[in-house]
Amino acid sequence: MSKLHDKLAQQIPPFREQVKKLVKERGAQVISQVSIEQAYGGMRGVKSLVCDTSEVPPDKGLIIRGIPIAQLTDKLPEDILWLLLTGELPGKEEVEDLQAELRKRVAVPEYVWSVLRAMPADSHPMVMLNTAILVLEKESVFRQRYDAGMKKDEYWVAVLEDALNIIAKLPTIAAGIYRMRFGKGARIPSDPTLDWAADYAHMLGLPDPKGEFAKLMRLYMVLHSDHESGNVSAMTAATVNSALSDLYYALSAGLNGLAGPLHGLANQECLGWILDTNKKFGGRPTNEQLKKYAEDTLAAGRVVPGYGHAVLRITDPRFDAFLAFGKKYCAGDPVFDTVAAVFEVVPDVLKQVQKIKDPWPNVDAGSGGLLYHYGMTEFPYYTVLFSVSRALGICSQAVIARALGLAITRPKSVTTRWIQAQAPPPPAAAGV
Ligand code: AMX
Repeated sequence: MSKLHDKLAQQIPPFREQVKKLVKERGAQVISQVSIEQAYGGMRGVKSLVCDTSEVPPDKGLIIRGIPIAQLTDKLPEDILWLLLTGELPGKEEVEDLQAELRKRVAVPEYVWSVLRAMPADSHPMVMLNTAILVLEKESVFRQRYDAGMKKDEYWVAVLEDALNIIAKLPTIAAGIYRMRFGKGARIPSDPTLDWAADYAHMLGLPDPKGEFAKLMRLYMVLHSDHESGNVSAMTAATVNSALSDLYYALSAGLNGLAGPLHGLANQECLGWILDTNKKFGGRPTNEQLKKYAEDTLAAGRVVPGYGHAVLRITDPRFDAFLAFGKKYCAGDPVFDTVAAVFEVVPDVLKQVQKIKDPWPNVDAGSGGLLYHYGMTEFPYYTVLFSVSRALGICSQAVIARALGLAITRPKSVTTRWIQAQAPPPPAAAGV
């Protein structure tokens, strides 16, 4: 058994007891209320989910297990996976043990490539990724053990097995999709001497003489790894997994949500928007030109991609981390310089629009320009990178959910007629 398994096997029973006691003693305590506006408005702000891997306070941004993301930017994704699952950063031996576990599981069955090859050549890379994950479902340890009558207490062990198998294989699958979909030539075999993100960079096959792209991949995989559980992809995956559909079903379902333009696809749209400005103005635009371009985008009824957030009310610290990386390694690149200039201009433009609650950049505003700089110019692929990273968080959340034995998700819906029939609050309380 791996050190990660052993650590979790120590932690889970007392944690389970704590939660059981909490629910028994204080189960009826109210932690949130729901307004009509929230019922029609994507449940924004309703506290009705529990997620222990990370939290996103609107004024601070991502905090993983108590550590702000800005303090984790020099870590490996493997460190983050350990942290997400156990609440602690791993020691050297622990992370090496986890890396060895992942390496053991890296091989992707040939049938996955056959299915991908059979897909239309112009399939979106996200469709290819989600198809590959779903096709692999026949490997699910959870499903095999469930069918054999596994005890409830052991669910998390089988989910951990599935999680490690999926996470180990994702870079190979995702890199294979990149090379296949964009005509980059034969797949590049995994290099067992490399860490998880550097191996992914290696298998993508972009020239990387100074090792900077591998550094960017490590940072990228750390920054996108988790964002609590109320976002579309995490919540979808958790809902599917709550039916005890295994992690292959659940992750694929969640990542289908990540493929939406208001969620993970924004990084693709964001770079498109930046490149359009460069094209229109023949290189990096002036700040005045950018301001006008942003105003025209709004006037056309479109969003400025990469700006705004459902939860955050500050510049996303993950954007800050990408900006710092770009200033160190990519200064002078017209695309990156435009990304930096947009940050100087766009928040003030968005602040003029009353309905926009967050005028600041989110994680997607920065990443595309950096990928473009290193030669990854196929921006329909960008959400795949996001997915490989986000799998760390989604899989960790699933292990914990099954360890706690969380119930199948089943909130109550009501009809518009039912809402209309509710008595309005007395005048003094109205609007509170
Ligand atoms: N440009 C133009 N309009 C924007 C905007 C932006 N960047 N951000 C918000 N708005 C608009 C919304 O479309 C909404 O308009 P509507 O009432 O006419 O529908 C209004 O402002 C209020 O929205 P909000 O409460 O501030 O945000 P939200 O929680 O409804 O939506 C988000 C959040 C991210 C979908 C939205 O800010 C947006 O569309 N941003 C651009 C796309 C983007 O960057 N998405 C990536 C998010 C991060 C991620 O998941 N990867």
